[in-house]
Amino acid sequence: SPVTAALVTKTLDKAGVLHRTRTVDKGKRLRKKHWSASWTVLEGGVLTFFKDSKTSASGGLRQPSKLSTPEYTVELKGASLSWAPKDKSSKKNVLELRSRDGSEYLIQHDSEAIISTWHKAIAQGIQELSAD
Ligand code: I3S
Repeated sequence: SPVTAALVTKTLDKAGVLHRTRTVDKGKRLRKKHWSASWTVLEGGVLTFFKDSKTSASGGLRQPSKLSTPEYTVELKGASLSWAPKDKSSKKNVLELRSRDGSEYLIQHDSEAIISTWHKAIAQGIQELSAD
């Protein structure tokens, strides 16, 4: 997959553990939020949320084949990103990512510094992909 290829070819843009939840699935608003901590990889214009956070630094980078299955993959082309309005979550530092196919995700980290680097990286990815 592009993700595992990235891990071995060192073209990885960013990876780490974030809290995330999907709120809209292709236009259909989901009734409940299910936040979970997730190993998250940004590479090649695609943001991938893995099912759990456990496969991360513990060897995931060196053994891509041992990575768990992606749960959500979000193509950044045509996506939009903003800080989530307060009514979307009581948590702090929440980003809202809307994909071109009409899905929405909330992405959160307690550290403002960490979420800010993700904000920058995702926004830059979106911008680069919409340049042409
Ligand atoms: O928008 P909501 O309903 O306040 O979102 C909260 C719920 O998803 C809640 O789950 P339960 O309804 O099973 O308690 C989550 O535990 C909360 O984290 C959600 O609110 P925040 O404000 O944390 O996104």
